[in-house]
Amino acid sequence: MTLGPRGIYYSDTHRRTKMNVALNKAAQQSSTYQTYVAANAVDGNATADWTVETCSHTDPNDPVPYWVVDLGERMTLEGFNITYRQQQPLRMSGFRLIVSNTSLMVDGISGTLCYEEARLNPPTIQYIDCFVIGQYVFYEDPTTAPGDLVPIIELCELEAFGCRNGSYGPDCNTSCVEGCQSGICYPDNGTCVYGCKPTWLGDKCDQVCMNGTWGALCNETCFCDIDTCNVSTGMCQEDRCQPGWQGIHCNQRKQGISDIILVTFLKV
Ligand SMILES: [Ca+2]
Repeated sequence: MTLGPRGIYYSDTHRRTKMNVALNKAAQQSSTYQTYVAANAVDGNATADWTVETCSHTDPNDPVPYWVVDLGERMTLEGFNITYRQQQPLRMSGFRLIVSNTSLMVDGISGTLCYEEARLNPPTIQYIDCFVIGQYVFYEDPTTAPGDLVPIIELCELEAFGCRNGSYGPDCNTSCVEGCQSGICYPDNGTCVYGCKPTWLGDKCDQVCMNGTWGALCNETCFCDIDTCNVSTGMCQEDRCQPGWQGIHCNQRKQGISDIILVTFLKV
């Protein structure tokens, strides 16, 4: 644990320089025990001492408990730090962390399964490495711990590290380059997640086709009279080609007098 500003404890994690996009977002749970509301798990206080009342707790009569936070929009996420109630690892066994684009509970929770806890006695503070894009982070647990009647969820803090789609950097204040496919890049280094848009090149997708080239890989040519051709279509402005060139992309040589003489000569 690390003591942060205003006396709040933050969980230690190698990703803590990243933005916690779950902080103070709208959280809900399927039921609440006493005052242990869902919002306690996104209040920025990762204290795992249950008596401090900064943990959530589902009702001990809730047979199918879950906890969910709405990040407000789809986020590009790289990982999660979970701080569970200390000395209750058995209740953590079997939990599933799922990221979804819908808050609907239809036939269970659909989405990307980031993690399923198979250990019977897991660490109550753990970092889950999971690259995923989504808006809702679910913590559910179908497993009843020894001594309990139903599964119980007691999250003291859930931190989701990442950035809004289209941004990256320690504070998420740098835009992904224009050439990223779908506008999405990795939060830590800005590399495009889905590669480059057509007509954008380079490891960082920050280079456009050189003048006189076009196509998805910029390996087609054009010889326009005005400026260069459209990098996507290869069309020249006003369909005007440089002298000596023709065709819709102005990349076919016109047969000049010397060409005709040469052809005639070769035929003889
Ligand atoms: Ca908390």
